[in-house]
Amino acid sequence: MAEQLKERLPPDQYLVRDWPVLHYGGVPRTDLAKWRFRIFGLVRREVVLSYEGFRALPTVERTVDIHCVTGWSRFDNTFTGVPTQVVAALADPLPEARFVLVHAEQGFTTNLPLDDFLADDCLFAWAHDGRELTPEHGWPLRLVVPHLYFWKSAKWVRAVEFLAEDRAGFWEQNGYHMRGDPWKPNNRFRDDI
Ligand SMILES: Nc1nc2c(c(=O)[nH]1)N[C@H]1C(S)=C(S)[C@@H](COP(=O)(O)O)O[C@H]1N2
Ligand SMILES: [Mo]
Repeated sequence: MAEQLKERLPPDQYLVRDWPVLHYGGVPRTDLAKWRFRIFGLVRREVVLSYEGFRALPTVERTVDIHCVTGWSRFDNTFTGVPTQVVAALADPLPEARFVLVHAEQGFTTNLPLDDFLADDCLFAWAHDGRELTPEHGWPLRLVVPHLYFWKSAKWVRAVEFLAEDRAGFWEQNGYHMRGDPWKPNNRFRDDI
């Protein structure tokens, strides 16, 4: 058991059973009728989806471990939603696209390398362990990038922008790491600013 735990728990993380709520600012109120999801930037086709349109995309379930930079990790979270690969393919990113900036309600943004965004375990999710997400956890739609620190998993997402150069998002402008891999040393904070 101890060995198993060591393999699944990144260095300096501790395990939680409940699911903490963590974000900057308030929980946005969402009018689904007005909700739109936009895919733009370095793409061949800019795409705008309604909530209904988004929910009609091919759906998957992914069971993943999540790791917050404040120290907690939570195992075996089953998220339901649309793979990031499916969302990206709708817009057909240009070869120059190497990074994404994910935009959420209230101006929250987070950046990540395209390869991390398109990893097999990543999805835009609306349900957790079989139930619709609560507004506190990002309903009606959140990003889940389980292999990076959980601040990259933007709640209340509204757009994804494809970029040639990396552009720091909200926490990244405030000193958090541009990639944020919990399995790598010194991936919590940037050392370039
Ligand atoms: N829109 C938005 N998404 C966000 C944040 C935020 O402040 N705003 N905080 C991030 C951080 S720091 C973490 S740890 C996770 C927490 O998600 P949870 O509250 O569902 O556990 O959301 C991330 N997504
Ligand atoms: Mo976090």
